[in-house]
Amino acid sequence: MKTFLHVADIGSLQTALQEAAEIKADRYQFEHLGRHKTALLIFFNNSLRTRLSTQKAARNLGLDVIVLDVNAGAWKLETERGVIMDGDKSEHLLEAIPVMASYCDVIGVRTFAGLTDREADYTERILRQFIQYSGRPVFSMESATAHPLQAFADLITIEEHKEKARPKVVLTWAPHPRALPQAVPNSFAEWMRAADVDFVVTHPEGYELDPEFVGDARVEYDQMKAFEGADFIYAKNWSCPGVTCPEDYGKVLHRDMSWTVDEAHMAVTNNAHFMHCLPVRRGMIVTDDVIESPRSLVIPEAANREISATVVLKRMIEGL
Ligand code: AN0
Ligand code: CP
Repeated sequence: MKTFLHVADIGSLQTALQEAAEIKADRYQFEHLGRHKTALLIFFNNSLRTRLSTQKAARNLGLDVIVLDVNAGAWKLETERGVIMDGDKSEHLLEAIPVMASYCDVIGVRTFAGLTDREADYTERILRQFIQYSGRPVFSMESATAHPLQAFADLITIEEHKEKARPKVVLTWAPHPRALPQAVPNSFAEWMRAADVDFVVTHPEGYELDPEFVGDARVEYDQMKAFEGADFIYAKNWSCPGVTCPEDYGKVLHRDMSWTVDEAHMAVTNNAHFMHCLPVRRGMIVTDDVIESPRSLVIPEAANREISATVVLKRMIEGL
């Protein structure tokens, strides 16, 4: 595997899920694979889970790991081509990428959407430069439009906890005070469409996800109706994707607190499990009672990030 951004990059989901289960049963069984190989994890943005779980995954495979926080100790990087660099940025990404690549065998990149230029975000301008100029396999650790390691971990978690062959899975928008990327809901929608689940998306008008990810998935604007009979509730905030209202791209359109997932919402489900990728704002996205309930999967879901990252890194180093 040379890149990991879209669900198609992983191939058969059934095979990937089987591999995940095998790795989870003995996560050190491939520790010889990464000998004398190095994974470089580059963070342009904050992270707790991705930072820790991907390092752990790399070590499971015997890889050495280098973590670079671009904004804490490296030179400030210019990412636009054709600019006169007379400001605060000392180095250009086009030199930095091949230099960083010379010290490693596989690269993970976290680079959030800027949420101002839809075109730059949706062409994955920064991740694409890493793919083009590094000569290394590159995986997204949440890039502008996608968070596939999260979606893969979510799928593993649903597979482990489903109580029927084809569960109803609902992705719901929920309020948040700041503008957040669409990467998590985009990937979740893309992966759920590829999986064998009954998938429904619910959000207020204006929050329609990009068709590249959401495809022809069922959209239900009435949140309570969407929740009826659900087996899994996956909550997430996202800012305006600019599909139906391009001028509002990246904006917070409203903070309707009636969309917060509380016990009244969960009461109409089929005793659904609650999921969220974390970090989550309690009282905005979800109430304390729901996130602390025995049906909440947020901790096992985060733990499965180690498993999804181990599968992905294994596939990448096998192809070196
Ligand atoms: C990020 C987001 O919504 O994309 C990271 C989630 C994994 N969340 C925040 O910035 C709070
Ligand atoms: N879910 C997730 O990717 O969390 P972090 O932003 O903490 O890595």
